[in-house]
Amino acid sequence: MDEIRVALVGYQFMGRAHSNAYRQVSFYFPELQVRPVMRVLVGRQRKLCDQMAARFGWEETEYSIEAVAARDDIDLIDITAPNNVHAQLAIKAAKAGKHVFCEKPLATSLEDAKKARDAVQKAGVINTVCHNYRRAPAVALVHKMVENEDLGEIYHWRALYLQDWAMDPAVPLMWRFQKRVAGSGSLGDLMAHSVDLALWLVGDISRVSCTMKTWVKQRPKASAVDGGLGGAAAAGAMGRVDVDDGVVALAEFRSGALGTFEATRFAAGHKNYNWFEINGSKGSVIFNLERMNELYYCSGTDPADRSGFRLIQASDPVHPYMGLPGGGPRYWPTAHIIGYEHTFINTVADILQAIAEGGPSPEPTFASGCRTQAVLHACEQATKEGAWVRVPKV
Ligand code: SOE
Repeated sequence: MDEIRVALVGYQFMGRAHSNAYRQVSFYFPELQVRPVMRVLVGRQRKLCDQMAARFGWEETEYSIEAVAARDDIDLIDITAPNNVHAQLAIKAAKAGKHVFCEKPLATSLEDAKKARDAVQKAGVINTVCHNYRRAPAVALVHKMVENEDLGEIYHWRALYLQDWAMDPAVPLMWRFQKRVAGSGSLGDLMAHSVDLALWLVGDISRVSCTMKTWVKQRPKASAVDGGLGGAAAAGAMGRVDVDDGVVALAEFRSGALGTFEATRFAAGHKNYNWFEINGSKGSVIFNLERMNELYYCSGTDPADRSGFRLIQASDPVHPYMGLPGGGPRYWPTAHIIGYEHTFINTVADILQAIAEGGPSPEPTFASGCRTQAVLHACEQATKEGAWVRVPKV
């Protein structure tokens, strides 16, 4: 069996999620024509990088992207470092002829996102942005329903992405609160996922109106570089938060559908409430990541006295990603549910297969990532101008 030799940049929260996916994928996807080799973990903090490589199962470490890009024993570079280096690392990887898998958001600006897209297209390499929620089976089922026109003409898209971990003013000034590194706050961290799903399930957005708020404007400076949601506070020193804590947006889709988005780190009691609802002429669906194996579905063809939402347990081999090609469950028998990490395993499986087959790149490609970035860009403009703003065509 052919091997795809992987280099992973970053070893924090997402580095861990991606490492786990490479470790597990061959076990759950026996039909794959290739298997990943976890060749190199890349990070700037040498000691930590070495420790994490040993813990996650990477064969070697490198401490710069240049070093890894120059190696001829690497096929795929996977980028999970903080947002401000996504585009530049992706461009270096593409120029070296490596396939590229990049965490979301693709960049911290539309301009950089376009440069990354152009670089992968010029190099002709496989490219995918990690919007893992597309590959929750219940969400992929919604896409199948939309493609089958089971929901008919779509009238409404309604998305919420609610967390509450940042409400405590003692949470330190990690990179997620710094515009220079993160690009934006809840907008790029959370709403980017909802926008990606909206574009995939409903289609392009033509214009937006938006507003954002930062409630905690100063935070204790973090003593160490952090990549997750932790990080120790340094004694005394405070620093400025210059990204949004919460964002609310209205959208018009090219198709004529109307959309609303809300994303926040200040919704007390909500931990990772990634929720959306679609209402169409033939029915509706409701998805909530906190119950990710389930999908609420209402069909307009039900008799009037039975009309309402039914609960689909989207964990049967008939559902996307849940069955083996020859029949039987990929993961576990029906309703022996799967979790967050499986969305990454499913994504990595699609990328490996695409590399094996020589393309096309699995969605969302960098071109799709650019379309998401264009919506985020328009939201920032709309907030500044206090007006409706057209989403640039990219
Ligand atoms: C933290 O807010 C975070 O981990 C995001 O960075 C992820 O993209 C999202 O999936 C869950 O929340």
